[in-house]
Amino acid sequence: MTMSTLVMGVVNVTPDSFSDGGRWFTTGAAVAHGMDLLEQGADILDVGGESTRPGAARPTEEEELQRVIPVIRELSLGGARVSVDTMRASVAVQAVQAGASIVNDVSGGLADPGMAAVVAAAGVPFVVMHWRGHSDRMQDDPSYDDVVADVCRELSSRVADLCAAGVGRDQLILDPGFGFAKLPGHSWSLLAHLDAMKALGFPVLVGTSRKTFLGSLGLSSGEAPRPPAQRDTATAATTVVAGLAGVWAVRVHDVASSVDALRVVAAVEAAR
Ligand code: PMM
Repeated sequence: MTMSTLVMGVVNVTPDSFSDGGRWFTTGAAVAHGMDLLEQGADILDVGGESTRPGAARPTEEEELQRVIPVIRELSLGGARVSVDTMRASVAVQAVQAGASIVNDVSGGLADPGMAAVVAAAGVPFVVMHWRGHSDRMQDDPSYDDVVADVCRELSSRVADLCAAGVGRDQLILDPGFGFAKLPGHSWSLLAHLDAMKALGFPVLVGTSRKTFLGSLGLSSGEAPRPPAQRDTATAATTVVAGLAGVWAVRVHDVASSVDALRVVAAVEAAR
């Protein structure tokens, strides 16, 4: 029997995320939003304090800690399974102490040389996303010979380095990094070939939610993409694609529509 795909709900405690910037930027608002997402059926809450919007400036470590740690503590105490979305080893350490049981690093451990040791010591699952640099320059080099093969190869090399640094293979979850150093065509290729990433032998996380490649569908060239809040239906459609491919989880802002989309996938699978 195949395991059903989990839904990871996004809790951004940031003033400037591209998708929901500023809406949950106090501890109380972020916790209430997380509880809402649980009610809508989220299996995991992904709490982040750094916007990865293209061009975004980084918060200081102190700012990031102040944003995420109280939220993680409260949501964990409330019974949620929490992941921390961070590129900083120091934030990961304190997040795990506060109750996070997954570390989600969009740089796959590349941004902070201390991350691998922290994750190895904590023994928690580690999301390794495909990444080619910080947000201020991530769209500088979106060039690939064959995006699916190149992303799989670059992630495999991260796996080798992380395992050499003491992280267990069974801790690793891979993520193609939709929109990160990717043009829309790259994201579509990766979505169409999730089987290639799954063939690497690790659980796969898909984070397409509200990304620009979904906002440009059906528009002629030159037209501005639809705003992030109008990309949830397309996001739920990508959840169907990801669910049919048997990925471990989807990371989404609008939890209810993806929970429903995965019910459709489960009903189709059951009827086969
Ligand atoms: N995307 C964002 C942030 N964190 N984490 C993973 N693992 N995968 C992603 O695709 C991903 C992520 C950017 O989106 P947001 O600003 O809406 O959170």
